[in-house]
Amino acid sequence: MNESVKQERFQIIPPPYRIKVVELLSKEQMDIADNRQKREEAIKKAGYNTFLLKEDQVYIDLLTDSGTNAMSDNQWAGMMLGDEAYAGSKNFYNLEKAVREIYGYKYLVPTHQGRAAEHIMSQILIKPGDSVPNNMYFTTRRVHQELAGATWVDVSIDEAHDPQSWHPFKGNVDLEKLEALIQEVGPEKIPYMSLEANVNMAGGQPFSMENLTALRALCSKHEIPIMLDGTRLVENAYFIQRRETGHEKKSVRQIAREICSYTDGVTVSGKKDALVNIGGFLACNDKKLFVEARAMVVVFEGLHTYGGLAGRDMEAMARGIYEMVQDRHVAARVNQVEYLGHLLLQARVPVVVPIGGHAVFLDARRFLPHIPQERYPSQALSAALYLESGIRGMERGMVSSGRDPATGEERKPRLELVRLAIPRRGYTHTDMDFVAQAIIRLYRMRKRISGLKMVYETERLRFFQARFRPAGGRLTG
Ligand code: PM9
Repeated sequence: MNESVKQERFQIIPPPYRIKVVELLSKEQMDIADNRQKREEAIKKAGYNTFLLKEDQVYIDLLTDSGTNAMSDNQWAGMMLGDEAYAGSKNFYNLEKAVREIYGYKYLVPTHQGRAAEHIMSQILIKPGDSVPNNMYFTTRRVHQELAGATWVDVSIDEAHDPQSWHPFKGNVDLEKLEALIQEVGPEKIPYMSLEANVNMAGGQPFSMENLTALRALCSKHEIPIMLDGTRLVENAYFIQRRETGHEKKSVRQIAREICSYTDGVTVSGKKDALVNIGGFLACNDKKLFVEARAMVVVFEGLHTYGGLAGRDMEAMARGIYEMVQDRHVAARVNQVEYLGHLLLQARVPVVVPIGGHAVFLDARRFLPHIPQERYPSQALSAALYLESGIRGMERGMVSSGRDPATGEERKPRLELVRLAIPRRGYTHTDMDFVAQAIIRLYRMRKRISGLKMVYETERLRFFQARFRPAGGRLTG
């Protein structure tokens, strides 16, 4: 099976839309594309952290696929139908219907974005001293588990940490690692299995249905609920359709629903798959969890029928949920990401394989073997990419991994990556050609890139605001 993914031939899948409105780039953005001096000043001022650049200092923005999607005419039409009543907005009921029909969970608690749902879920389910097994980690999910007093435990398969492994389902859970944890701490100390669809930090990698059903059986045996991070559910469903025997003839919509049916609840950032600029939710089948979450959302977000969202935003998300499961949409979206990956693979630029669903990840360890992990190679690479081209990516290595809350030591992940996340429906293949050319040029001059020292960090989620300076005086010599 590994070989079959490796040997797939790349073919373009055209998108199922036409462009009706475009966002014009400002004069500043066009100047940035042409003027290296300006980019040098900008990245220096931003402390070599691409999160701290202003948007008008960026030419092509691949920082994230979160909230950066282009909404459809149907979604914009829905925005005009926003019912801004404080309580009982029509749009909440439309969203509830969409979540029931597509995900299949009974109860919905809307939130302004994904991490708010993670906060509520963690505070309700976790007791101090618990352990939460995860298939790798996502920054916000892990921080909320730790803030609630749990220890995060990685139960992902080893291949997930190997950027060169062609395993088709790097998002799988290693059931032996999970069994060992259950034996060690006891099932009563495991409030839930935290399962992420299309694991972001592993490179946008799916789990298989086979692995999920085995996980369900193991968790049911020990009465451990499975709480899904369904932020990129449909991209995972699409890979199952394409790669897993027995699922080829099912629609993405059917597969997505089947995935949810093996889980007990979900937190979702609607800003990714669901094609909106803001929004999220917690959904579940357990009435007790729902009642507690509904009571808590009014403290942190807003009334339980808007959860921090305007009525119009709930409407856009409800419509986005129906659009996101359309087979042609998902296929074309992932295909655009694969197009960029394919160009880089052809040029032998080191990237995570298989190419993920939402992003191409540069492998900074192989790109910059001369920079030790203590000098933050991924951070240096993302800063250098901006400096040389005006393209913004994101560090996904030691800076993102942060510090162990128990020891205060920096975590040293095996993966040192720079993520180039592709917003849905926002860029063209010409943009991807431009990005590939810039990265290939950067790869040719890679020996001139030097490492960074961290000069400021925050206690949690430090990658957002940390600041750096070049260890050798200049970023690119
Ligand atoms: N992900 C991303 O760029 C937004 C900023 S964090 C660097 O990938 C998963 C799998 C996510 C995610 C956000 C959240 C949190 C939860 N799970 O950003 O709070 O990728 O809506 O969602 C980002 P919110």
